Amino acid sequence: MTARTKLLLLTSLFAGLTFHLFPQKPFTLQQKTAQCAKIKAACQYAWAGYKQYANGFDALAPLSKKGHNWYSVSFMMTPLDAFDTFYLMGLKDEAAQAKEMVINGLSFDVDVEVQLFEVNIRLLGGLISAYELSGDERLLNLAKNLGIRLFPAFNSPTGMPYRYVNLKTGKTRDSLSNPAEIGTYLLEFGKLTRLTHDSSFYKAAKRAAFEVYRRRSDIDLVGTTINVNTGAWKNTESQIGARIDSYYEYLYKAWLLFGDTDCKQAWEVHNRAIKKYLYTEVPSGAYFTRVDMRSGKETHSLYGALDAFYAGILALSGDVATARKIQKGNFHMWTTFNIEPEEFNFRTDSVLYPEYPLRPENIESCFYLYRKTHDPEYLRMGQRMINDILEKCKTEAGYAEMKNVKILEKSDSMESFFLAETLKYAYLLFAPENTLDLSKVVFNTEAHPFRIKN
Ligand code: DMJ
Repeated sequence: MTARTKLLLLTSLFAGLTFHLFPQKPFTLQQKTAQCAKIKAACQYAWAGYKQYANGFDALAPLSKKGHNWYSVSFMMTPLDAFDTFYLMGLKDEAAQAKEMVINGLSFDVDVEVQLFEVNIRLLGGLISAYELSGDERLLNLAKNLGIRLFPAFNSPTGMPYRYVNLKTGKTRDSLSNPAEIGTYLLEFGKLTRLTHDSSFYKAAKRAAFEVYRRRSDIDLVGTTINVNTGAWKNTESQIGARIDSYYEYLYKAWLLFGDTDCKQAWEVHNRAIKKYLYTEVPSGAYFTRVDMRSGKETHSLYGALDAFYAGILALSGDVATARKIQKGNFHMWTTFNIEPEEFNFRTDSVLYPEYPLRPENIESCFYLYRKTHDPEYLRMGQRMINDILEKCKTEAGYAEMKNVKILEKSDSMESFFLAETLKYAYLLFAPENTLDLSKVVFNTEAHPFRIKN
């Protein structure tokens, strides 16, 4: 055992002992209320910055104080992603402003090629939840219109979608895709099927996800890159983070939202394999490593901000014991480097990609774990993380991503998921539970709540 491993082991034993000798005190109602007020104020601050400097654009560039569009026109990414967060926080003025911008400024009748995955989770997901919360039929019409325009993407030899589709012409591009960009349509397209009574939406989304599933290896794992024309794997590294994450998430959530038992079974098969081959305990906590999908042998001991979501989905599915261990690793990842890096080596604690783009997953997992356990440990973790973000990422115009968490160097971007997800999960962690009843809704991967019963 190296001196470094011994030290990590001792630190971890000490932390465990301290926890048992001095159990975490519950948060008082006043503490929770104060934390909610702080997060709500941050949300208003970010929105005010967007309105002042980037009104009508997709996103705010918080350092140069400008607006930024993803494509040649704006798709109102920030207002649409933020609407339901404002709604849940009771920010009525902000919600009304965001909704008006979407209704007056959003049109999909444009000759623009979009990335199917991002537009699906942010725009289609945002429109569906905004419609369910507000009852405004204009939002539903926009959702249906977008669904129809995205549909040609699934017209490949395998049924797995191309990555890009032109909203006007239906022209598709890019056959080299990945499980997340192939399998993350079950919830949005399933909702469209319910809302339009057109079964083709859910059928296409389910076929795509199951074309990935049936190409799993003999040990039930999938790789990172696949060709949607041929169905051949191009990168056989199996992991739970970037480019695979929400494929797993949607298999489980399609069961929760629609009662789809095929999806539940597929999730169980994958989850068993993930726990068998990827789950790794080291002194600082538990992580999911990266392995080859065929041999199950470790390729890289990498873990990162995106991987952190899995603790939440495990907690949601009832495996609280494993979720707790993973969350310990997640929190170690956060506290060791000021703020969590995009990727690090969990065996050596060295940072591989030092950026932090204001991601939600670590706090999201605290939210699910707290709802399942009511252990104040998760409030403490969530509080530390959101306070770090609000303090260290703040700019004159809003909140900025980190280019390098080690030296707290900022970059000129505020992704719409900061408002859609990070602030929403942080708020819901401390808010009264009836603010959002988890037995009645399922969040899409962009944290847009979808009603279980129509
Ligand atoms: C979001 O767009 C979604 O949560 C997606 O599933 C992963 N990446 C970002 C947040 O990190």
